[in-house]
This record gives sequence, C-alpha cells and structure tokens, in this order.
Amino acid sequence: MAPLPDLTLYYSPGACSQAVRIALHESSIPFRSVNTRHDANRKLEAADGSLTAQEYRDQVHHKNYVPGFVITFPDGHKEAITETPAILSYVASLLPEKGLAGRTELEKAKILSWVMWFAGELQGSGWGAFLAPKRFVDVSDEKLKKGVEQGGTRTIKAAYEHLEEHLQKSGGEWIVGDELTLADLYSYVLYRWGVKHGFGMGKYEKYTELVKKLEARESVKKTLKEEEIPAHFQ
Ligand SMILES: N[C@@H](CCC(=O)N[C@@H](CS)C(=O)NCC(=O)O)C(=O)O
Repeated sequence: MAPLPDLTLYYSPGACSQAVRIALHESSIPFRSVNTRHDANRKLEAADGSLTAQEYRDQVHHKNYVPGFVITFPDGHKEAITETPAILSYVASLLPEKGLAGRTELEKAKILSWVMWFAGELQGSGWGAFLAPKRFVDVSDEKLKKGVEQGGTRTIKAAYEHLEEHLQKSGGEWIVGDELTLADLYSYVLYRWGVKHGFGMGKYEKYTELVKKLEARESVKKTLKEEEIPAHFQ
C-alpha cells in the first residue's frame, strides 16, 4: 500500500465532522485533529490559534464550517476538501478493502444515496432550518423565523421516520448491505442531535438498535472520548 498522506480534520465536538472522525478510526487511519471555535464575528477559526477565521476560510473551508479536511502529500503539496459526503468518500477510498463506501457498484450507489440524503435533506434542510434559520430567512422577522424552524422540525421527523421504516422493512443489521458503511457512521451523529434536541429518539426502535451497535465499536468509543462526549448507551 502506498504511504498515506498526512491528514488534518478540523472539527467541532459532536458536529457533522464527527462522522469523519469515526470513519478515520474505523479504518485505523492516523490523523491530526484541530478543534474550532467562533471568533468575535461568529466565524469559525482554529481553537489552537493556528488559523484565524480568515485563514481558515482561505486555506480550509470557504464557508468557515466544519468539517474541514486538509491532505498534505509527501512532497508537501496540500489540498483541502469540504462537504461531509466528499470527505467521507475520500477517507473510504484510502482503504477500499474496508468496504466503507460499498463493495459493488450498486452498494456504492445506495450508500452514496443515503449519505447525500443525510447531508442535503436531514442535515441541510432539516437541521439547517431548525438550528440556523438565518441561513434561510431574515431572522429579525420572528414569524418568518418560527415558520422556518417549524419546517425544519417537520423535515427532521419525516427523515427519521423514513430511516426507521427502511430499517424495519430491510430487516438488515446495517443501513445498506451486510456491513457497516459510511451511511451508518453518519446516521450516528444525526441520532445524537435528535437526542440533544428532544426528538424522542427511543421511539425509532431499529435506529436506536443501530446506534447501540455503533456505540459498542472501538471507533465510536474512541471518537466520543476524543471529543469528550458521553455515550448514550454504554
Ligand atoms: N454542507 C456542509 C455543512 C457543514 C455544516 O453545516 N457544518 C456545521 C456543523 S455540523 C458548522 O460548521 N456550523 C458552524 C457554524 O455555522 O458556524 C457539509 O456537509 O459539510
């Protein structure tokens, strides 16, 4: 195997960047992680002082979001990737034998379909509207703000119900196929947000079973320890 490049994950504990950390640990890929924090203008910067918000924007993430992912190749050349699905698929590509992005073309398409739907529908539309209505409307208008938040709540619930229904119908152990994939890892983070914001996640029985299985894995245990977040079930 060719030597792996140096990898740096810019994260925030419990954020969508957590899915990337789990994927890296699942593949036992070494990496460095840098926490982020909001500066005085509410823009993300490196919490260790290594990058100001402007530098983070210029060098890592054009929208000052996490995850930011920097790849440093053996010749010193650096590349930055943004967007959770893209970073997850890059991580999976470093160790394809692990099968995190799927083994057959059909599996790969199905996993990508779930990951994209998590990112676009559940996270972007649902949680985006619920947690960051300012991304959609002028939040100084209370009525508009409330309407977007309520729309977010509906989208989130419908998405959790859809995943639960899929798990019930497929009867499988994992979201796609017979093995853990990127779709499962990402779903773990999204479950946590549901717990945190009182969405009554226990009613999604199969999804809860999946999360219990994930929390029993070393990759998730290590991730929670590093991000100093308690497990739900262990
Ligand atoms: N489309 C982006 C969304 C990234 C995103 O929304 N990140 C959130 C955390 S999950 C963030 O950085 N929030 C900090 C902020 O808005 O200041 C992706 O898939 O990576």
